[in-house]
Parts: sequence; structure tokens; C-alpha cells
Amino acid sequence: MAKSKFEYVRNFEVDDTCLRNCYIVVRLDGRNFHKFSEQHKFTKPNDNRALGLMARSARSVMEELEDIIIAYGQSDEFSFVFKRTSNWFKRRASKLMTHVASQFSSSYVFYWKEFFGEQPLLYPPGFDGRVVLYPSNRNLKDYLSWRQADCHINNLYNTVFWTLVQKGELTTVQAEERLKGTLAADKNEILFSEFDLNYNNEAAIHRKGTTLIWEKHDETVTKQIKGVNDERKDVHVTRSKKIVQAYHCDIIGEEFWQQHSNILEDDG
Ligand code: DGT
Ligand code: MG
Ligand code: MG
Ligand code: MG
Ligand code: MG
Repeated sequence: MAKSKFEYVRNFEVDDTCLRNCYIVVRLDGRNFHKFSEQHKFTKPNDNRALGLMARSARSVMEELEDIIIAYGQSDEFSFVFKRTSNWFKRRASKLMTHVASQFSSSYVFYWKEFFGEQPLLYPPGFDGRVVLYPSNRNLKDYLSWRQADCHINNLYNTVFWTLVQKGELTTVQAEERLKGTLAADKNEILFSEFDLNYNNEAAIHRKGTTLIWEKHDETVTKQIKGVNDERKDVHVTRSKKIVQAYHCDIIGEEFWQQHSNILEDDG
């Protein structure tokens, strides 16, 4: 078929193929969730409904898209890691990123009611996305460690801040003033000596965020088969199924990676 004279506009498209052998990370972040969380009355410092909805949406991304080996989320963000040998959409960054962002956003709206019940969604939320490539396992682990360290720093601050306000009856301005220049040890000490709270006993999901990985899971189903003389017989069939499993554990140390050594491929 003859090409139309308009065909040349295709050449304006730029190549955005992700470098081979690299892990492709897509990180999403809620747009203006400062306002979104206020308007939807998220509890402070952490809202378990909101965190549950984020994780549910991330699971949908893993189940519906190809080649995602691990995802990590906290606050209004989630990072998705594609396996380094993935050739999904010919590794085109814009395709991968927009599929992740749109699948996540539509899931966030789709599953809203499961987590927020009758509380209405007041307007359509949005998520920005970015793509980052990591060439080595060390780089990828350090990326995920960076996000989990961020979760820890913010959650420790927010936990002390809102404890000072909610239990210590400080104003938000006073609480901010009180925490200026304090180190992690000082914050732990405020919680412990003034409020009898051990930060390490706070919920793991808040301290460590949520890590999603694929795990094999044995599923036994009962099937009816026809035996001799057409009599029906129940048989149990066990099959192995891959499911998305959530963890709220440390992923900075080596232990997690040793226990789940199938997630990353060798650098070799
Ligand atoms: P952005 O990302 O530049 O469009 O702007 P924001 O406002 O989304 O800023 P970001 O992503 O740095 O911070 C996340 C906001 O979401 C932050 O204001 C706290 C809020 N947020 C996230 N999770 C929770 C939660 O569980 N409870 C409450 N109260 N707020 C939350
Ligand atoms: Mg931001
Ligand atoms: Mg945000
Ligand atoms: Mg954020
Ligand atoms: Mg199409």
C-alpha cells in the first residue's frame, strides 16, 4: 500500500528503549496527596485504608502486567521493578510507565469502596510516573533501601509529631518547633520517656512499608470425576499457583534477599 504523505510524522517519535540488562524501575507517586489525604480524612500519621488501597492497586499492576518481580510502596508512592531480561513492549519506557500508571490509577478508583466503604471518592486522583534503570543488583537493592529508609525517616518523624499533638496536646507549630534539629535517637527517646511508646512496637506496615513479591502457593481443589458405571467420585487435585504475597519487613539487610533468592538474577 502506498504511504500517505503524512507518514513522515512517525519519524518525530523518539526512541526510548530501556538499556538492556538493566532492571527497569517505575515509581508512581500520588499527585497532590497532601490535599487528597486532607479531603478524604486520612487518619494521621497513617491511614490503614489508604495503605491497603495502595497495596491492592499495586497487586493489580503486578497481576495484570508482565514481568514485574517485586514492588515496594509507602505513603502515596509505589515502585515496580521489571526483571532485567524483560522484553515487554520492547522495553519502551513510555509504554511501561504509562501502563503501570493507568493500571494503578484505575485500580485505585475501582477498589476505593472496598477500603473506604461509604465514604465517597470526591474527585479523580492521579499519579505521576518515572522510569529509572539500575544495572546491578547492588544498585537495585540500594534503590529499594533508599525508599525504605525514606519510609522510616518520615514515619518516625510523623509518629512523634502526631503523638506530641494528639497525646501531648502541643499545637502543630509547637510540635514542629520541638522536633527541630532532633536526631532519630532523640525522637525515640521522646516517645519512650514521655509517652511510654517503644517505636519498634509500632505497626511494621508503617515502619517498613509494603513489599510485594510472587510466591508459589499450593492450591487444592476438589473435582468430581465419573468412575465406572457412571458413579461420581471426588478427587483432590493440588496445583502450584503463583500469588502476590505482601511483606512488611526489612529489605535493607541481606536476610530478605537470602530468603527470597529467586527474585534477582545474577549480575554475571
Ligand atoms: P506531589 O507528590 O508533589 O504531587 O505532592 P504530594 O502532596 O503528594 O506530596 P508527597 O508525595 O511528597 O507527600 C505525600 C502526601 O500524602 C503527604 O502530604 C502525606 C500524605 N499521606 C500519604 N499517606 C498518608 C496517610 O496514611 N495519612 C495521612 N494523613 N496522610 C498521608
Ligand atoms: Mg512528590
Ligand atoms: Mg505525592
Ligand atoms: Mg509521595
Ligand atoms: Mg493501540
